[in-house]
Amino acid sequence: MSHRLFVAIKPPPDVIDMLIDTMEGVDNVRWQGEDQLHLTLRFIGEVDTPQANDIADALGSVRAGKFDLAIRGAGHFEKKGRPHTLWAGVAPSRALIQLQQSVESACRSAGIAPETRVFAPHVTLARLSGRAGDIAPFLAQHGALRSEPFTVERFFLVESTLSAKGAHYDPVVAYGLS
Ligand code: 3AM
Repeated sequence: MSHRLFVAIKPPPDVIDMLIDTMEGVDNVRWQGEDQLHLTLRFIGEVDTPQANDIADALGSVRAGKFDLAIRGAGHFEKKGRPHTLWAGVAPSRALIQLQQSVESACRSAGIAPETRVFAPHVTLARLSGRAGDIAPFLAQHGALRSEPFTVERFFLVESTLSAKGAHYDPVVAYGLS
């Protein structure tokens, strides 16, 4: 059986509420539901069950401490010259990068090919279709988006199931930070 996996942090409920409150003002976009909001540490992709178990075990050996993180700003990613993702950013954090590097090492030790893309931490707020409206007003309005710092106490191995209604994300293993 195949599993589509990624590793992520989930913001706490008050931050989720703040992010949900930003979700208006752009036409023809798919705003993310509260259960979909996360910060991806590592996209893994499709693996079979034995490899999924190896990844789950390897992530269990990640040793990292709790740390504070805060939402800061909003932005977008483009593909082929078109915006396709709207996101909320996070304040720069060494601890976040260290955790991401430990997760990357764990994935490699479980036999996953190295991630070649630069880590660009973000929480996706919306996915944009080709018919999406102008995002400039949204970015102007939320460029100064800020949350209070929140403590990251765990990260998750998440299983993603894609359907016509969008992606369903199921946290399958939680890993506590010390
Ligand atoms: O954290 P975000 O929402 O930016 O876009 C997918 C989502 O990212 C991304 O993995 C996260 C959980 O699904 N994703 C999906 N397919 C991907 C791929 N082939 C991918 N990231 C990299 N390569």
